[in-house]
Amino acid sequence: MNDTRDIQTRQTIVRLLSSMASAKEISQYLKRFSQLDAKRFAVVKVGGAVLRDDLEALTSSLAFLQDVGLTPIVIHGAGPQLDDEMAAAGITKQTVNGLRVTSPEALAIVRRVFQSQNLKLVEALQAFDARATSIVSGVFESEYLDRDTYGLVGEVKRVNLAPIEASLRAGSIPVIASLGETAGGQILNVNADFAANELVQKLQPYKIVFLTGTGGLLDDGGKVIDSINLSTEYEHLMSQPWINGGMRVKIEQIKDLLDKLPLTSSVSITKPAELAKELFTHKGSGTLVRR
Ligand code: X2W
Repeated sequence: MNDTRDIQTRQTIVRLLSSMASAKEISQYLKRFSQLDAKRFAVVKVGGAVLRDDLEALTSSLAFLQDVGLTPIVIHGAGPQLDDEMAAAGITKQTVNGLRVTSPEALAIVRRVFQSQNLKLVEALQAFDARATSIVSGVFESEYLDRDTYGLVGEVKRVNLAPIEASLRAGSIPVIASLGETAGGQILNVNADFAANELVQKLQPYKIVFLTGTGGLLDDGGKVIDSINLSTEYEHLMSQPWINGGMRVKIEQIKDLLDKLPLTSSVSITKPAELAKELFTHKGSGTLVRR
């Protein structure tokens, strides 16, 4: 670690300690996380909007984890960037059930944009002196979801952990794009939340964090909801008129995911600047989803 980085890191730690929690609280979490197998610490899903709007907070939060000896597994999307590039190429956006109908022309853009967004995050981390490994293929073995309806869109059939494990062994943050490939080698467009869910089911990590622009689930007044307990609040929550389409899908997916995880795992939705707060304080940040 170079001197500038050293000072930055110390400043970050001092800031965190004074603003969030007692040192005792932080070291308690640190100890717990350090005892876990590297694969079981955390999966962090980063939406494309976060890569676009909040890259600096994202990279400093992820680099901070590495400074304290933890390696999160990062999986990212690129939705808004794909929208922009498709529009620039004159391709009209068409979605079915929230999934992008992907023609061969669109897939060429999907591959290019995923590569460039992945590299952007890896390079930003490396500029922060963090170790990060770009993984854009070889993880999500997929099949066509429904070729007639969606075109070149995949559903994940098997998650191959080898590239992730190699990265973790080197203490390097795996940065994974949600591209799938068939047994025959055809690359497919996979929704990043779906890919993250498959990855989480395979790894069974202790923490699952979705980083979004909103920093959590929002109530009718636009305020972040601290926590929701799906076993008692699910029906009530889903009947609320202010729960919008995107949020509805997210809650359904998280419910489905929690059902497949050990009771010790937790899912939260927060924003990049509050990742450390979420991981190292009792209070946490954003929305904690329990069951
Ligand atoms: C998504 C992949 C990107 C994504 C898409 O084409 O937009 C499908 O819909 P976010 O930023 O995490 O939403 N794939 C099949 O999911 O990115």
